[in-house]
Amino acid sequence: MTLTVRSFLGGDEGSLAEDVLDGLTRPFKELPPKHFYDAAGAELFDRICDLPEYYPTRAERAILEARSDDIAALTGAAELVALGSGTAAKSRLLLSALAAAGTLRRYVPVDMTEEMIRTTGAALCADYPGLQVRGIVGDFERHLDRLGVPLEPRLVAMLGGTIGNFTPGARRRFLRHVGRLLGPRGTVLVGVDLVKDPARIEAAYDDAAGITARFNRNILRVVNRALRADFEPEQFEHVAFFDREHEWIEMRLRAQRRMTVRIADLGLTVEFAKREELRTEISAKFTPRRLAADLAAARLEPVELLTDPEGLFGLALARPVAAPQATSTRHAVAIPA
Ligand code: AVJ
Repeated sequence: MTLTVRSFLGGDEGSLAEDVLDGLTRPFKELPPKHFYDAAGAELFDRICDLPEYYPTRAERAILEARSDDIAALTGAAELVALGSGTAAKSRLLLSALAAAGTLRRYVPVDMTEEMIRTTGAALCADYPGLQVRGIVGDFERHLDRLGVPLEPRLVAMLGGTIGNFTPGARRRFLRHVGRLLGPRGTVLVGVDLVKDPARIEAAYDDAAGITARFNRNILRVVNRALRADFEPEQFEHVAFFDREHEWIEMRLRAQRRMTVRIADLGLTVEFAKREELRTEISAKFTPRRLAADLAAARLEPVELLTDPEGLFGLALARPVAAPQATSTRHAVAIPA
């Protein structure tokens, strides 16, 4: 058997309790989007990916279908690390290309759901003879260091536009951290949704069938169940808008009336004014310029920005900037975003 799985989630639900305590005691209430994804949330997200309005998944798949062989050739990767691997549908395109190129040895999926890592890991072992699968059950914001530094060329992929969930400073910190885990011959592959007509972006986060609204409210069900809270999800309205200044989508839940919510496990009571909003997600959209500035700030050097024919989505390949001279005091110059 070439499947090993290590878990770093000590039953603390990926820090949900602290995130809820922090988020709901702030002057502007907020919950981090990583808590959308319990079983119901993951299923709703899969349905979002199939919606006619939600273009990112199809656009990214089109790029991978067209360019995985080029990515394999450019990276020569022996190891593919997938951050937020899910069902590995997109990882498979990369794995097939790396296998065909003859360099593939290891797949390292990192995800919060152990069950998913085990089932997809076993399926991949069967489909790619000789492949080593080393699953990591954890939160890539906290457990990235468990990857260690590689001996062989590593490709770290963060697909789907997940990087967009970080605020700008956290995004640069995260990219810098990933950069340190690449090793000298490593490459990072980041999926980014690109800036476009705001109406098109907003439609993708406020679909006609109301699936995104259900996905958004599901975070309240997660909190209810995990922390014995009494949110009434149906009393919150789904709000999604493109913030043109920051160039990100913001999703919020707006209280339809005054409410008092009890979160028993935290001994916390939270008041909502009528029409008060709770922020549940930001999803940043990128221009090539902003992306270049973020990569430079993280000491990563762009290799290529692959896009779909419509220019909706991008896959950025980047490498660590070569180490500076020991005596040099120069730093990478960030292009202003
Ligand atoms: C998984 C973060 C890439 O921001 O598009 C989809 C999540 N939220 N619809 C995104 C999401 C609402 C998605 N990411």
